[in-house]
Amino acid sequence: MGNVQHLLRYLTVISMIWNVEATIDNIDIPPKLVDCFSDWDRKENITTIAGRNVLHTCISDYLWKTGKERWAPDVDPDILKFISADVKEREKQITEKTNSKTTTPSPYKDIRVRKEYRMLTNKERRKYHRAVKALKQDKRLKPNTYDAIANYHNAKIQSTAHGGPNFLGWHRVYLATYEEALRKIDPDVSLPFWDCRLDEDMEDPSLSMLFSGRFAGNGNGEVDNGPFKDWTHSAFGKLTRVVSKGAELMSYEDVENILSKKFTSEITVPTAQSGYNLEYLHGKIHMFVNGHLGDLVSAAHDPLFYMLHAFIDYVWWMFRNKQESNGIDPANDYPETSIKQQQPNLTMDGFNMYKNIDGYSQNWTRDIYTYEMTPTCSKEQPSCNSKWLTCQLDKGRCVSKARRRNNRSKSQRTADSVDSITTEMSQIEEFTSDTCSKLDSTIQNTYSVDGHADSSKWIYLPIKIVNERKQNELFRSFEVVDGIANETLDIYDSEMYGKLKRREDTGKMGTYQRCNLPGSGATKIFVSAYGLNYYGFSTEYTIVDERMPLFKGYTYVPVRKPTEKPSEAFFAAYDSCGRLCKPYCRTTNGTYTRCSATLRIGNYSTGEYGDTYGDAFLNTWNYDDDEIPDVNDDNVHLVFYCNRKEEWPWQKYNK
Ligand SMILES: [Cu+2]
Repeated sequence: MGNVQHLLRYLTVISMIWNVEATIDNIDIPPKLVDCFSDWDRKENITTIAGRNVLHTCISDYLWKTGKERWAPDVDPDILKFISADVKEREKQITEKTNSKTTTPSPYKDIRVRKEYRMLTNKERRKYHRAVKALKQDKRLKPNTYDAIANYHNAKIQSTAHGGPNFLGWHRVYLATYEEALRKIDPDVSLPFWDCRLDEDMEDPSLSMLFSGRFAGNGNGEVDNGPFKDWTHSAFGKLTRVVSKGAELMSYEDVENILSKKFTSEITVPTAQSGYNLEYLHGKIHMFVNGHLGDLVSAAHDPLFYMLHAFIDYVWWMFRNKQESNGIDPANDYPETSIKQQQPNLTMDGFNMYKNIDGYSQNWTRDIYTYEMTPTCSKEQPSCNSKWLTCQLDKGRCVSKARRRNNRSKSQRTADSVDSITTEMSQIEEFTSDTCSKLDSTIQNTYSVDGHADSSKWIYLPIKIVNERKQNELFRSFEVVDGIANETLDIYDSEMYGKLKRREDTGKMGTYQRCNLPGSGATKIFVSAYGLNYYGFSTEYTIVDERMPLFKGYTYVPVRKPTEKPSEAFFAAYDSCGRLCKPYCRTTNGTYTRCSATLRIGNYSTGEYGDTYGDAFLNTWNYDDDEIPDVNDDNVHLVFYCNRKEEWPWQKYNK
């Protein structure tokens, strides 16, 4: 008996040691993801392209194309019947129109006209909002028609909808289906598009009128005003956005770049260069809004999705119009592609009545819908014909007005959430940028994991951030010599101190499109975790002082709770400018070495993660009796070093 007990005790000890070692393992980045990173690595220089954008592009494409391995929303089996009924109806209309003997130049008098969201009249906007809301109540499809269509943007079924030339055609067909569903509710409605250039031109796009109760609703956290207020989805939870001030939108320059090209192959994956790549550029808009829109699987849960994609379709329409005037037939310009699954004559995923090339047909914008151009303005014509836009005279462009301050009284907010048309112009104040800080909002994670949004299904991983001061940044705290301030250096700059300077990395950091310095030195470093063997993603941040030559901080990032199987996730960190940080993992002897930040997290924690945020925090901070609390890095597996070395974080990794 004694021997058995001894053996059991021995086995327990062994299994504890085993578990200790197996809590967190470094694993390889999936090879397909590495391929994407290496591709960008070859094509682009880290100092000229925001690393965060590359990260988002590669991870989105990878997660979509491997979507079959993960959870995705259920699709109502009746949706195909619903869609093909639409198609038949549409074809009937086209035939009727074509046969009608009319003398007007265009036989298609009732063609739908898609306008910029802010160019809709108050009445049009109300009708559009009403139709979208009615779709969410409509029970012709399960669980409601809006969600059924949104769920159809589904990585399990439509793996070819992204990552190649089919992206443009597929989304054109998908948008037309959605628009058709809206028109079944209100035949006057056309899908508006969101021309984000109008917001990109603002000093701070996150303050755009678009994110107000009158338009799409707030952008900071759960959407609790505007037409889509309190929208929920059974798997994704309450509609959430995390509009970030540092993020970029598509700009006028981006669109000009695209329109400067001749052939579709020059603007589509995988042949286009990044600055001309419409699919890559559209990813910036997804990332800007973030929350549900930041992830392709949940993106269509946010009605902004359809307006965002209508803008991409609008840019494609302009491109095709230019092609026609250059004697190129857009319908036949489906690029020759190395992507096997996206060949032109294959059946279109999810729309088996079409081939991929049918998405390129001219019928769509000739017979079904067309676009009204976004307004421009000039000294002679300084009006943008919209209450919500003003003219930037120097550029001759219209730009969105800023919404009223966020810190309005509750009664004002309630009034705003009603889509009222009585609000006068005088109530729209321009925001001044100095009144708001870059740090003014927190993060709301969706906690959506494998079909259910619930924070108890997540654990928290402590992550340390070490930030190195960037070169040539001034914080206006100068040394003073004989009463005169030296305004070329501030006292924190290591340029002042030879010994300190020699310790610093050299290297030119990217300063990307929107990389404004905060005055105080306070800035956010973000960490995102992307589920590889589960569906779910999360982002957290810590605040660092950029004035310091070095600064450290901690954050606690949600990862799916590894109950039945270990959780595998890929982690990445980036600063508010989109510059990526390099990952280091803890080794058994307590030092840190470069790693891929791809982790397998087992179901037994010895302190390397916490079941709750509170546990994770206690695992890293000592609250010992009379001592001053301090951090103990023993339980911190992953560290991100945000330094100036000019290399992609995924260079030089093994595991
Ligand atoms: Cu999509």
